[in-house]
Amino acid sequence: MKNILIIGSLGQLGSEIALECRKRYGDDHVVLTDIRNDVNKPLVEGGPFYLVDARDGQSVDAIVKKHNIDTIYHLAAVLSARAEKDPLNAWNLNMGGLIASLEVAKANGCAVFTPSSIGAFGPTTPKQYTPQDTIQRPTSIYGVTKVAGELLCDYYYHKFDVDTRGIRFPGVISNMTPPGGGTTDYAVEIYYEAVKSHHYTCFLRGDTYLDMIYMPDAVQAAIQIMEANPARLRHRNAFNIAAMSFCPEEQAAYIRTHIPDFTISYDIDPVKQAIADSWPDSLEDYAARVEWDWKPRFDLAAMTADMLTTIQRRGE
Ligand code: AKB
Repeated sequence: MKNILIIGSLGQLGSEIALECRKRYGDDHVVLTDIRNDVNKPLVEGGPFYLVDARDGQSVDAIVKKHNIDTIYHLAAVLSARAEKDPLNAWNLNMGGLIASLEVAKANGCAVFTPSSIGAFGPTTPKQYTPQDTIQRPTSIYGVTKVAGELLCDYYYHKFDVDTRGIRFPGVISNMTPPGGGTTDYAVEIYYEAVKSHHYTCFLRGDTYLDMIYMPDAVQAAIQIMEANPARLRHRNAFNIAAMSFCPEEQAAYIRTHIPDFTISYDIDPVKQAIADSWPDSLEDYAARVEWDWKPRFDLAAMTADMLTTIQRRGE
């Protein structure tokens, strides 16, 4: 039986990985931490939960020992757009939290999952079907922390034999916990506004292509890679995964197949647009497919139908 620790467990990705892990491995075998405990009561009260700063290695170490943890999901991070507002804080949190987790993992023999991002690429990276192994010179501080994080995780694997694994996530679209501070957040907001007011004002240009993934596929990927046979892994930190690539105009067109009078207008945020323009349009994910059988279930049509139905059912 696995004993899992999820750091940053109440965020967009953390809350859904936590829910799925508790279903699969049992409530008592999935320990959660976050720097807040005032959201998602069912998660906070549904099993072991600790209020901890991800950089506090001593506290994380004590939790790992107490619960006999073998796998750490390190999910605490400042996202791309918010990071540009306070780059030093983004560096301190993203890198300080990660190295604390890696040190605890080294001392206690844990495996570590770390999310990287399409943000780990930059303007000199090939833009279409971006290969697994290619140029990584990001121009956002978030991207700098993601590349540094990938390298640090590889270093801990080679130097200390820590079983580190990671995924370069596209923009993640979900309906349980809202994202915050990301460049791809528009692709979530658009569904809520479509249901509420049949209109959305988008902060990116209508022709901005980015890779996206629906949450059920993102959760499946994060769990599947940690369960993969290590003998098959030629790469580790971090794997490209791809599910769909679209621009706001296309997403709006798919929404119109359900809400015919939906309209979209644009009020461009220059900081977010510059970040989006520096990222790939679409990733190539052959390594993930071959090394741990990655296969997404949702495309834009299926995701749009599911998001709109879920939001409408909840009356949001
Ligand atoms: C962001 O927009 O910052 C994130 C990401 C793609 O890593 N969603």
